[in-house]
Amino acid sequence: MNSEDIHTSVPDPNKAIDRSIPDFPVAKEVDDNDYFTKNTPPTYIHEVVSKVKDFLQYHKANTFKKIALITSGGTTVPLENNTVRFIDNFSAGTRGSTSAEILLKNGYAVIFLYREFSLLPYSRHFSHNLHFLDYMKINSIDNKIEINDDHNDKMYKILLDYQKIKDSNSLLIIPFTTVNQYLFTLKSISTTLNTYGSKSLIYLAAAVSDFFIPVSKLPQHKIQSSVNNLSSNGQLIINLDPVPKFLKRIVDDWSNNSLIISFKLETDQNILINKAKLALKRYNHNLVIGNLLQTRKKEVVFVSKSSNESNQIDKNAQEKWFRLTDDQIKNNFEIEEIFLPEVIKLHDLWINKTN
Ligand code: 9Z3
Repeated sequence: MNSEDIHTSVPDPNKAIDRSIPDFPVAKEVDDNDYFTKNTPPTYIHEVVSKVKDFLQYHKANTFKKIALITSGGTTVPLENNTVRFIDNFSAGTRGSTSAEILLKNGYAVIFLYREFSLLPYSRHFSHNLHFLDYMKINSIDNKIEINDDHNDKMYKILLDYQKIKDSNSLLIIPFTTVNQYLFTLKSISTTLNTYGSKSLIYLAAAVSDFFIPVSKLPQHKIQSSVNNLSSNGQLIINLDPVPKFLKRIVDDWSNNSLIISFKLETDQNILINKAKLALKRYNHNLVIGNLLQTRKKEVVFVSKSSNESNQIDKNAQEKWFRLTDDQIKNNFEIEEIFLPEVIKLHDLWINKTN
């Protein structure tokens, strides 16, 4: 289920930029399609497409499961081709990996496009809390390794769930690290979905950079603090181009046969709803789930167009908040358990309506 042979966190040295190529003029606005001709696809992209095709064909022929594509984790923007420095987007991958577990539990087959080394479904319960060796002990009689008694019950339960998902081939894990890898991979997967997995759910929880450095402008080597990179008063000035509005491409073209949900992350409560509404208007997809960085684990808001036919959340409401109660917080409920059932309901209604 894991694409263990694909790794995204190390830059490809063969793709080092020839610095004799003249610089391009600063792009005013990156044309959405132009992006994919001016930037280089990851070397492993054909492998991803073939894995996704196999996965979708398997489920179409054998299980008839609903398909979900979940994106999770933050994208990086490398500042050098042989990357020493990069800009990162915040996301631990909790939203994506928790949502994946819930959809899997509800009978979905899930393609999990995630930032390599961020949280994964099932292993997330263990991977970032404790040194992994602290889960184990050595049995002094036969020198075999065992799970520590303190962790046995929890690990047993989660291992059972994980094995069920693994045995039914229900989870396909594909990594990304850079925003370029993310965009090429998202395009490939969502177009493949349109051909082999119609009526899928696309659930965009990844935190995607709004700005990047196009390949034509990326220095090959580590930026030196020598004078020619710096302004006259010693500042390093970096020009970033806007990332294309890929959501528009998914909705209009790449995957126009899917239900599309995006997340909107803000830190200022006063602008969250308006920004979410703006995104809906601009991209015309099915639902925006708004969240604030500070409270994202306790509350989210569904923002939908009341005039939109696919708005089945609440006939009269454009906003619907989901909040954990104090009791639920005390009992370690996760907010995804509260709002994912609504997402599933929305997807089912949409499937029935569009049949
Ligand atoms: C989110 O808003 C996610 O819910 C979080 C989850 C990144 C906050 P964690 O992984 O955090 O649980 O730690 N994702 C979308 C963020 C984003 O970049 N959205 C873009 C935007 O807001 C649109 S695609 O403009």
